[in-house]
Amino acid sequence: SPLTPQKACGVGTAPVNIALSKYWGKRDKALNLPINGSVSISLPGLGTETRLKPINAEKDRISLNGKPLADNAVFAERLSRFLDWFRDDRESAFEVETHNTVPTAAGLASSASGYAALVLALDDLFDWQLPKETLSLLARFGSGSASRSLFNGFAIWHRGSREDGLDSFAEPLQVEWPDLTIGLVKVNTGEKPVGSTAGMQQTVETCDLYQSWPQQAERDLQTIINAIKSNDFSTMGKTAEHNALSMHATMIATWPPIVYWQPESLSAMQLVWSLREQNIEVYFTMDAGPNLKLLLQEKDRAAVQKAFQERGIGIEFLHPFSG
Ligand code: 2P0
Repeated sequence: SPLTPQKACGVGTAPVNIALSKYWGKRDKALNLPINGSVSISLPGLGTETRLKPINAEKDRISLNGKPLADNAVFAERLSRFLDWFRDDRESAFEVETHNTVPTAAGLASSASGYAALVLALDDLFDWQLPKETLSLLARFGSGSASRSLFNGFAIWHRGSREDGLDSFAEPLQVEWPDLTIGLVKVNTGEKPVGSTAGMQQTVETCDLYQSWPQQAERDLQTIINAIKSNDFSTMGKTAEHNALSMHATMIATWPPIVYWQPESLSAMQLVWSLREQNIEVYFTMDAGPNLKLLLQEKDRAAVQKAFQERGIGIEFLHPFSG
């Protein structure tokens, strides 16, 4: 059976990813099917390593960064529900040891790298040897953004059009941008007020502005894919920033309002805009949290670093294509 373990322990590792054109809204909650496609960049070196062992126990044993989690912890419950797809009988349980290598980096969601690493550990444990695109589809059930974390570099998560979701998975975009630099601006690492799953649902249900989102998202997706292919940093950065702000506009115009920004988020945005006025080409994107992720080219890193340090705003730089 495909659910017979082939070894004592399966292992998987996967990177976090940052969407350049965002996923916000599901057309099918049970299958985790998105209303629109999205495109991302992965951050190698930041992510999750997961070890998975079948055990003789009544319940799964799940630990995060070396600490055992209570069965009723939200994280553990969601993970166990996902693992229900992969048990060969009702008795079988798993031990899951998850380590996130996202220590200082700000507000990088771990559900994306977490479910991608878990699916790779399942593939290893059961020796399926499935193609990455199929594993991406499985990771999608755990968390939508996890579908994009099976790949390094740029990845496109296709919306798909089938009701069964078999055409909604991610694929790599085989383009390398060696001088692409990501700046992580750490505003706040506290708990989010509203999680993504609930936040996007509330937006779809109560935001009138959301009507225009799917069309913009699909247009931005195409613009960014074309910009990546033609090595057009300016168009990529501009479109990514506009896309992120448009997504946040739909969150804010939801009732009750969902505002992930902190005062420091706006200060950092204003600094980015003032740097652009000085012809330092830097753009930002933001997810379901207060932190900014900057998009820039290596030639401008020193100037960006200096500007943020002068204002006492913490920043870290990463290079998606050169370690
Ligand atoms: C993204 N986000 O494209 C968007 C932008 C947050 C803002 O994907 O419900 O954790 O598990 O599918 O994947 C975060 O949402 O949500 C996310 P579920 P997920 O990166």
